[in-house]
Amino acid sequence: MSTGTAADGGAPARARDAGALWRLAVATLDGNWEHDHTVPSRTLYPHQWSWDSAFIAVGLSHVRPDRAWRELRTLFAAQWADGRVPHIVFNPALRAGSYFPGPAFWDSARVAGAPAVATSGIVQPPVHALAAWLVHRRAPSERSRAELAWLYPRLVAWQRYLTGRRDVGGAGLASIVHPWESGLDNSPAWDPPLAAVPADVAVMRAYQRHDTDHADAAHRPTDLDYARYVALVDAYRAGGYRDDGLGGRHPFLVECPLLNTALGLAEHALAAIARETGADPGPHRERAARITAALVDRLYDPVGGTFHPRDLRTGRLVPARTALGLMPLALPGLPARPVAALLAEACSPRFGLAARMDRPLPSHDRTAPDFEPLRYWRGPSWQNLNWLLWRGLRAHHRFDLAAGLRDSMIDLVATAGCHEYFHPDTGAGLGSPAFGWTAALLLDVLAET
Ligand code: 2M8
Repeated sequence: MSTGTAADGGAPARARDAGALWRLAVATLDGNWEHDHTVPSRTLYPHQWSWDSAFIAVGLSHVRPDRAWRELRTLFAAQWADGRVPHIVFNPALRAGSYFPGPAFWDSARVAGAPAVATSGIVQPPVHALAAWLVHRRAPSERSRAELAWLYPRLVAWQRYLTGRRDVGGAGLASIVHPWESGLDNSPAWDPPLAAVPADVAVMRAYQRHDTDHADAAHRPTDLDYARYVALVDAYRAGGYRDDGLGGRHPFLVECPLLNTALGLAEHALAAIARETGADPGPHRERAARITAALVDRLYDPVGGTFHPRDLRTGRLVPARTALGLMPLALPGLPARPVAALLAEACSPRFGLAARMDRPLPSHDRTAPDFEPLRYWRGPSWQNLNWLLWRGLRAHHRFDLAAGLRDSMIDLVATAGCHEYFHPDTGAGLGSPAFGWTAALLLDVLAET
């Protein structure tokens, strides 16, 4: 049996040899390690990404715990004074032009409160407290307690940023100001709010995209998507990345079910971290309960039986049924009705979750007319969404479905290697062939039976 190598993404190795898969995942993470952090991909994403690093730390905890802590430390060393954790921390050693949009475009150096290292000015879902807790739990030690103690106030400041300055809707949920902040860049969930952002595709003539040098353009967001992404950063940067008065001036403001699920999960994890480090867990538990209640109140549609983003510009829920809507299942305190509805949604032909899955879980409703099996977050299967849902199924005692999803996650890598994303019908590997979180989260599911 060929297990492939990290460099070729471990190309087809159908057999389910757990040892070989484990070695492939470790080799992939080792290959992407870059002195103090792990790059998501050597070609497409050569810097440090925020939520990638959290998922990667979870995987590293199984094999390289020192690196797991280093990963989180490096990211939080780049935290802004207002508590935000930037979605990209740029590696100063890389040549300009290795990624678009790079440091010159974000221009963080000009902003008071930004760190010395160049970063972006937007954020990604706050999955870091959960990651820190899981890294510690894997092998508790004096070292891991010291790391938790170092991270705790920083994680609290990160939560405060999101629940304070970013609570544009005033209902206890954080808003995103850019689709990139959701992590699901071109999800159909963002089509209606994004369509309202004025942009001219011709602006892209002034820039050079690099993603399409490394990935098939037909899989990536379009130039018009990028024109809007650029317009949104322009608007946010022009205001010095300040969040006061966003409601009156920013053209894209949405409450995202995934980001807010992560926000609630973070409070649960912070309660555990507080207990471990001698702080008071009570306020974290209360905040977790409040965030969960606000999610149900603001983003749950009891008629359709799933969660949707709320567009603050229109006040309405975005109708698309994407995998974003399934993510609140990860919250242990989600009430019984939405839990039952999300299980039904996940097991419907839209997503095909089953104790024995015949196809991978898609990122978008596969029965929808705008489902695109090849294009990035508009259909393909992604291991980080699978992993969050897998955790949710276990939290709600659906071990049968959790086992089916875990099998599907392992099959994807056994068939195609550590790809960035996978064809939702065939499981073929798509995007970057040696992708960090795919490798990391595979280690985590392999370790748990
Ligand atoms: C993708 O996003 C970046 C922008 O942040 C890009 O397309 O260039 C997304 O998949 C995002 O979720 C991920 O964190 C990032 C790096 O893997 O790539």
